[in-house]
Amino acid sequence: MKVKRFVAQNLQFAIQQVKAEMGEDAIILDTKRRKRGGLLGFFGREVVEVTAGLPELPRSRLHPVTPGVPLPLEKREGAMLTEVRKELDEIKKMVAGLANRYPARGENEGDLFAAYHLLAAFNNLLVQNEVTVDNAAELVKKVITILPEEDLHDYGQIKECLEKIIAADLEVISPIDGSEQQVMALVGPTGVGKTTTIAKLAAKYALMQNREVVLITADTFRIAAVEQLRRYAEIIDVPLEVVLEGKELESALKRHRNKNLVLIDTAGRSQHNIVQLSELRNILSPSVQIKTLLVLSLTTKHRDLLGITEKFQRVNYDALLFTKLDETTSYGSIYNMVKSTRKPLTYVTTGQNVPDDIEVAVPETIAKLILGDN
Ligand SMILES: Nc1nc2c(ncn2[C@@H]2O[C@H](COP(=O)(O)OP(=O)(O)OP(=O)(O)O)[C@@H](O)[C@H]2O)c(=O)[nH]1
Ligand SMILES: [Mg+2]
Repeated sequence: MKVKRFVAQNLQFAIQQVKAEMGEDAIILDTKRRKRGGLLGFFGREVVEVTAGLPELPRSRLHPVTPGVPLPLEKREGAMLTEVRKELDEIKKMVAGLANRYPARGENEGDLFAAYHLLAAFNNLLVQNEVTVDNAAELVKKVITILPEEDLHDYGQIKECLEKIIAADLEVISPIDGSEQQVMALVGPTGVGKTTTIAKLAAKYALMQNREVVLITADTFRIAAVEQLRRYAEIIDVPLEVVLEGKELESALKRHRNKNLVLIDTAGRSQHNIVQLSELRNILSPSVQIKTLLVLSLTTKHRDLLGITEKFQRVNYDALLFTKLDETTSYGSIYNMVKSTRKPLTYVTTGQNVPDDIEVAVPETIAKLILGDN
């Protein structure tokens, strides 16, 4: 973040300088009133000192956030900026309304002006980090209703409040707990990391926690897929079953009913191929005890994530698992998808290393990442 200090006779002038020099995306980090000039601290003129920062995120990361007919790139960015402006106008009105809320305090216009700019900058930061325009505005509006207005020009207070709101919206479940037996299937598009994630979980629970683990693969679509998991099964020293259909899966589950953890790998499926998705449902649906996790790569575009989460509903997934957090610096899609699917989060994966690069998602950490603490 590029940081600069501005001094002016009042807050309004200081913010005008910030805007002129650093642009609309600047964030006010600190505001201070102090005396300048004078003698031994007396007779000085009061000035306002504003420290502003500019997040180093390229504008080109902005992308359209509502599904529908694709528009050419320039038009899309234009359409999105119009949406952002509309939301910012509403935020401006809410902030202006604060003066009416507490007329007795004789609200300082400059303070409200600063509050609006700070809130607008947070709104832009969220959008740059790929939170949808609607979600970003909703979050910022919540801040206005929660924080006392004297905190609305305090960068730290707004950030902390946003972190709390985002974290509270991110429900996390840990699908593997202490219960006797757990059966978990990973489904999702091709190449998102299903097999690697299964290997990470198997290694973690079999080698580090001495649980009895069995791997089952229903991915007979690619010859190499079975071999990939077989190699992991050999290294971790756990049994591997290969099943072609629902009935075979049921009998494999019966055979291994004494195992603590059953992990089922499936073939990557395109959200556009309804036949393949129905096949996947047919394999998994006879076994009611399966917890199905939809695996999503954080490098996938927002529009595609919307399509995937919608079309995979055919498979009745219970929760979300995000992979490849290490391959991006924008984490807003996690928030968007939890909000739009109303499904909880489970694990996130952060690299190719088996078994290290996996952890149960922590809402507070994800909230910090979404606010650019990366
Ligand atoms: N950078 C990064 N790479 C990952 C992560 N998880 C998996 N990968 C890599 O993604 C590639 C695909 O992983 P797979 O586990 O084969 O993906 P899959 O979903 O099983 O693929 P299909 O079975 O073909 O659908 C491999 O190169 C993995 O090492 C992650 O968290 N970060
Ligand atoms: Mg695979």
